[in-house]
Amino acid sequence: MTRLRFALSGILAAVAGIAAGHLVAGFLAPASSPVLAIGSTVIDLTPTPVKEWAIATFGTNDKVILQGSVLVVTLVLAAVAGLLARRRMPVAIGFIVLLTGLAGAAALLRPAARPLDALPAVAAMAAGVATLVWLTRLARTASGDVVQETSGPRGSVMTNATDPGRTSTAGSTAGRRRFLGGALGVTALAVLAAVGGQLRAGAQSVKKVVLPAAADQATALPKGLETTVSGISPLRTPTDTFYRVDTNLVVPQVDVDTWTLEVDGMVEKPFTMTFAELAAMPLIERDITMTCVSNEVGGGYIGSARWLGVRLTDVLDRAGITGSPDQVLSTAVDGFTISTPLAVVRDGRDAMIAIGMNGAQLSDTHGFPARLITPGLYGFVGATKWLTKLTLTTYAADQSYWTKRQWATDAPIKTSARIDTPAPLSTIKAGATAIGGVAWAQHRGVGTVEVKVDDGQWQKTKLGPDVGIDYWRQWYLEWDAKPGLHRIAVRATDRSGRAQITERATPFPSGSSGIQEVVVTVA
Ligand SMILES: Nc1nc2c(c(=O)[nH]1)N[C@H]1C(S)=C(S)[C@@H](COP(=O)(O)O)O[C@H]1N2
Ligand SMILES: [Mo]
Repeated sequence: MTRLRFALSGILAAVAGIAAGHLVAGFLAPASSPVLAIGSTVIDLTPTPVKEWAIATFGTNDKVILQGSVLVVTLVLAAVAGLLARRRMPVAIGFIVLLTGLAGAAALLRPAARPLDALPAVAAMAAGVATLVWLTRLARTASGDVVQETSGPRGSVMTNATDPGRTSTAGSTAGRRRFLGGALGVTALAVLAAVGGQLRAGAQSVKKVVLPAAADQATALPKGLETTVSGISPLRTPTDTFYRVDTNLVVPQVDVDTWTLEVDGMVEKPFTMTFAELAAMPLIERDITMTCVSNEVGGGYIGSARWLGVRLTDVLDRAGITGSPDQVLSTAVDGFTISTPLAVVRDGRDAMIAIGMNGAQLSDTHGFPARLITPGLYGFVGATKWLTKLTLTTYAADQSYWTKRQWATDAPIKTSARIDTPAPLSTIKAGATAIGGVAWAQHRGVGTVEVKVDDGQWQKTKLGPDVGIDYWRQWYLEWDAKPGLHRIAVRATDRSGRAQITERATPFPSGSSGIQEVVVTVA
């Protein structure tokens, strides 16, 4: 019981510190909240194989699990600090200072950090130390410890006022009650501070902007197969269900009025433009399917949308390229970087700086106010969100975030197909049904999609509307399902006649490959 009280003092000191830090961060910079700052640093320091394992195992829950782990480790360390505090307060304080110091260093070492980003950690340190000292004192009283405190120049020894003369046996009921009251008070204040910080951070939502119409508009999207084949992915992915992948624990909230796009590096005339200047350039509108390199065979890290933006080459030409750069190094507002091969950007495809998605401005999660979209390349080499700088440079001179982590530099999206219906391991009714899904071969175009049931022949499926070579294609096959267990496989071939790679490959370093096969029960 006694030990528990001291451990609890340590834990509550950490909780108070984290909450105070979160509150201050809510006002200054949400990403510098202690647990988030440490979490982001852990993400950056995690070796590629471990990161791949986490994404494969936890999927989109990986961020929650990471933050939970940082929190649990912190609380365990804090409990140890609490136990130490009983007899060695200076050591325990040193421990808390060290932990919060790490959080401060993590916040300051973020690529785009400002000195102010250390303040949440300072607040955490102050609240943590104060809480530890205070609760430990209450815990000592509650436990009946003789309190030795150095007070005054000669360091006089004081005994416990509520229980004079006793060394270690049970403390008073009043003391225990006071400890409990203190612990509850700290908990209540911490909850208030954490909730306050959270509300304040969430209140900074992105501003509404007016998007001009495109000079070069896309044709109306045809009617997709989703109206006739139930369970198939819609031809256009709604923004709210579009996959999200990035390294950010906190979504950057960019102030569009002060945002700028800078173009520098190997150019004749480096320049900086505002959002209004960017939006005033000729706009194109394109239907493009994006895919994440971390998408496993049959996975959901893929989405198709209508993008509105400025041709990337128009912006680069304004600066005028000099020398022989081979990459466009793009930087996000938080310092995150992506490399895109310049040759790909300049080969005539519709690489663009997008400011609109599905008829609206970009949402904060998808990169407001501007992002890159490079048709045919996986997102990690061509889809920088919260874009703020384009640097013309060489791969020899500069490496981006993922390049430093040994991922491929040129990463065209691999041809693949996914079965949406019937769902894997589902049970369906015998009789006439449809097998359906989507297939993609961005910038080459889908040629054919074939399905194989059990050990039968590969059968050609019917394809949905053609929205161009940069867009996915819906497909379906009518199937007379007979009772029993069945295996369904799918494969796509691009328009040049190249079939998708059948050998299994992991997402690292240039995207997964292999044939998706699902097992269903027909009853
Ligand atoms: N700033 C920034 N941009 C980024 C990333 C990131 O981590 N930070 N991730 C990239 C990756 S890996 C992909 S797949 C796409 C995903 O874009 P979405 O979240 O809009 O679907 O964004 C890319 N752009
Ligand atoms: Mo990605």
